Amino acid sequence: MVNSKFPPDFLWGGATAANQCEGAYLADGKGLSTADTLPGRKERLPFVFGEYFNFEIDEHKYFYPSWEAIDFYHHYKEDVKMFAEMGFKIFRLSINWPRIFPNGDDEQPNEAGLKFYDDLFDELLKYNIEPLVTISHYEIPLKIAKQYRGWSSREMIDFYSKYCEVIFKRYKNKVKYWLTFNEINGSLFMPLMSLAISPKPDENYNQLVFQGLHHQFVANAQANQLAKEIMPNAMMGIMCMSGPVYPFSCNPDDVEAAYKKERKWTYFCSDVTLKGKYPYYTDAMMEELGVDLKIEAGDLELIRQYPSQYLAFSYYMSGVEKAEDTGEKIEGGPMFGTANPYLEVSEWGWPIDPKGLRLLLNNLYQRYDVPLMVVENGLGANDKVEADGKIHDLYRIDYLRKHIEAMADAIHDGVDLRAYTTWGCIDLVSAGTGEYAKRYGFIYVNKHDDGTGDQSRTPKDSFYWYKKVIASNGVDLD
Ligand code: BGP
Repeated sequence: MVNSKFPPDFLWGGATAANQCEGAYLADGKGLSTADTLPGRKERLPFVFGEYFNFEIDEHKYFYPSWEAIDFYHHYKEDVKMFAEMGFKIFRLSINWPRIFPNGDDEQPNEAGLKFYDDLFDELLKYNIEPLVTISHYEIPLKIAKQYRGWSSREMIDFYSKYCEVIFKRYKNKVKYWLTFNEINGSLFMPLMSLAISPKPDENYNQLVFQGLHHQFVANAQANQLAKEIMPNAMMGIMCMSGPVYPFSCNPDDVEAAYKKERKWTYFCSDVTLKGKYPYYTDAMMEELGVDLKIEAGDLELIRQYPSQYLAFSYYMSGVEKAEDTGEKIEGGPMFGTANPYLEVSEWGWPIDPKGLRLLLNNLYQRYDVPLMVVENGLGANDKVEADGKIHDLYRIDYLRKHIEAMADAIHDGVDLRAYTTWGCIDLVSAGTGEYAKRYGFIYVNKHDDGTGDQSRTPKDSFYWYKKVIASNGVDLD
């Protein structure tokens, strides 16, 4: 397409995470993951956002959606075929760590687990779909998570490195694009998910979280080092949750509050992993937060030597910060803050801000000067099958169209944007609330929070729309 702002090799596709789609939670030797202990039907929300959680399963009390999820484990051929029909160039998925190391500290990896991803990658490559692999997306082997209290312990670095070494050696000829950690900065407000740390009320929250993050920074560098040795042509990226934070007003106090929040939430983790060093403001920030980081000899050198090569990020919303936090809070969204009266919100209260994406892309590119990928973006909605048996998700098309236009504008601005993988390209279980009802997909999955549904797949209207978008390289957005 001559008039496309997107480069001819732009990677259009979709994204998922193993724990939210695979199901088959104990199949073929898989061990339990932390995600397998998280209740569904909104009952997980309090734990994700702060209430102490002990990773114990209680089947009488809770429903566990990751156990069956959308059974991608057994449906992947059918699903990949539908991705190919839409014209996907790339598909983001995560490897379920306890499929490979069921306990996390096993001597040998589980061959059946390794084989599953071999088959899945082959299936993707058959249709020329590039796999984009997240190494850790909330699926921490439960045994080590409990024994070591997740990433609060340094021991996790070695378990993670061993896991990386095994999958790099195994898949080096099939996978080029890797992401070490999903939303590494998400731990700042939901450490339960990616650090497997649930701080108790009387503990120093910041100390636990930043120490856990330090261990992940070291693990990230170690993985980058291993990748260089094992698969020199691979691209190793870091994945962050990103969004601009606007000042509530032009009062310098509000501007300062927004600046500080954005620096801590949006930039800190990517500053460390992409620039290869703790940023200049670290000491002052740690002092303010009451954190005393334990850094061992060699850690900083490793981080310096092996930075990430590209930045992938999720974009769902912007935030608003006020010096005196008296404004109305936005419930349910990751970027908690004051409500933005200029923006509409989704059914789940997440502000919709396509312009913020253009701004963010420019800010990130200016700061890091590395290739960027938008690897999560989309609208969680309560889709309904209508009388004609179809799903007319025009609201989703409208949402995605505006975000694609914002990306095109950012590319026109000069940003080096390489890929767009919409979140939950097939309906899956929500990470934050554990619901099936919060659907993001181009493909409807007949499965519901009351346990009913036959797992059948139906293309929504957005399926045919996205197919046109990809075929026209982002030109035909009608
Ligand atoms: C990101 C996670 C995803 C995904 C998405 C949407 O934070 O990386 O795993 O689920 O958010 O969030 P939710 O599922 O809560 O709607």
